[in-house]
Amino acid sequence: MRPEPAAIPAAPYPFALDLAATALVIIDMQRDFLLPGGFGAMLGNDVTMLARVIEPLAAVLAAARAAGMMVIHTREGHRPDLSDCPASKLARGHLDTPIGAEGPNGRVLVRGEPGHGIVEELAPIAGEVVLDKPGKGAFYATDLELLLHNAQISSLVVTGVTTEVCVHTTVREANDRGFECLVLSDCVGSYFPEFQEVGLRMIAAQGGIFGWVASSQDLLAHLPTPAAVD
Ligand code: C5J
Repeated sequence: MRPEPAAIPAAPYPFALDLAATALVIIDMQRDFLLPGGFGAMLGNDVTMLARVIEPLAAVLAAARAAGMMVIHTREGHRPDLSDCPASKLARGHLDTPIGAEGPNGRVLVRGEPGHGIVEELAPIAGEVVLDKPGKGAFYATDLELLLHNAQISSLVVTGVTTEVCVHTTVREANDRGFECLVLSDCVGSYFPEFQEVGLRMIAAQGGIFGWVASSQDLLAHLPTPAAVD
């Protein structure tokens, strides 16, 4: 028999976690955003701001794997010929090392380059979905909705970077498609502390206009620990 959903303490009110119908979505934990020399750094950001996300997110990933949850990793980036990169995105920012140019981690935001890869602490394993997306939202120009539908997933635990850009865009897209989103406050990160704070408040405001916000500890308390499963 399917277990009753667990009530995860969250804002604006407890989130009903049905593990069999929930996927862990890890947005863009790529070297290009987290390490020096990548796209995030080219935009003038202090990339060390995002590093704090890795440890709690690694714990959630381990617990999700132990619980048998569907895991989806996304990567923002483009084909080597940049044919899927809008001219507006290429031009934006007047960067010295724009998307597609050679940087210290290979060509910036290009699929297959070292910078495009996911940081090793969160590396996908066999059986997990790795979803390449050309835009900010994980639903735009991808088959994510189809994958979730086929796996009978109705709720998403959303993590990754950056809070106000790709995480927010994906949560908004998911919300409009009828998915329930629980965003883990310590497993999403921004280069801007004020955007982190307001971005999270925006999700849970107005009765959960886009979804719920909880800490990773609140979720982990309701997942089997990896050690207990072994
Ligand atoms: C950005 C992202 N910030 N993954 N991408 O350009 O949030």
